[in-house]
Amino acid sequence: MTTWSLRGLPSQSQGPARCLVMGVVNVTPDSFSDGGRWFDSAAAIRRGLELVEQGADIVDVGGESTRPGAARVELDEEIRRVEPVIRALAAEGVKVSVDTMRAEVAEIAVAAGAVLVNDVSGGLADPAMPRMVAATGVPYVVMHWRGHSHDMDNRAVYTDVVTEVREELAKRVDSVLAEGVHEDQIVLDPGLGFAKRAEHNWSLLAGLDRLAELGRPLLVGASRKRFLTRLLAAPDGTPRPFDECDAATVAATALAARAGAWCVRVHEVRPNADAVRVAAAWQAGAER
Ligand code: PMM
Repeated sequence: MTTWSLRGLPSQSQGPARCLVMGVVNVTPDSFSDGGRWFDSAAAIRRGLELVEQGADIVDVGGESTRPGAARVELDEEIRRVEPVIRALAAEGVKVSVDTMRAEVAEIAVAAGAVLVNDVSGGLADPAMPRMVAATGVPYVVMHWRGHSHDMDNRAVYTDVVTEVREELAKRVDSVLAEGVHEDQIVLDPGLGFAKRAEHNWSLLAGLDRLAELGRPLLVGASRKRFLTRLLAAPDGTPRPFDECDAATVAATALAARAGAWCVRVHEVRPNADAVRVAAAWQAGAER
């Protein structure tokens, strides 16, 4: 198993090498998976600390919902949502990432103590983002993305999804490198659910080894996504509510970790933290 050590983040090789766990705090009124619950700053801070207690290595703080069909939030509002939460968590020693597509938000977040920029657009939504990330030197999640949430489902057209996502990610890597981002900063993410139908997500999960050939650590965000709610649909086709999909998320985590993912992004940390430990012990068993 390849282990990675990224600036400011826990190393995978301390103890038995394991996949890291990123816990999600959506400071939004309308997120798909946990909308509204942590919208208030104090509640979001408490939730972040709770996720760390439950075993999160990183806490991902976002102020803009990327739920399918979502409209964009104003810049000032996004800053108002995330900055106090990031500042408070970082002051407590939490490794915080900021989930944003905007360079200005990322810059303020890093100044407030964020140690990772998680950009679901991989630098496509805001052309100023890669240069800003390059200047800070923090690790940078470049996710596969084809357009904003309002019409991303129309862009879910692939002939060979793994090959196409891999090629599009490779192009993003070239482009952010050209903007001055250092190779060692880059983390790649297949962007499950973003311009992907269920079958695309499953092919990408099964094809993680081919994405790993790009030579960078992989982040996987399967938690509570629509493809899980549909997999677990009732006999009449009604999707399972997203917050009843955590056991399926844990199964996906174990398999992604076993396939070599660097980190999983999840809403319920404790069972996923257990799953990555199972995967690590399994891997260690294979290597003995
Ligand atoms: N998914 C969501 C938000 N941010 N970031 C990364 N890197 N990867 C993802 O898959 C991802 C993300 C949407 O999830 P949520 O709104 O349910 O938290």
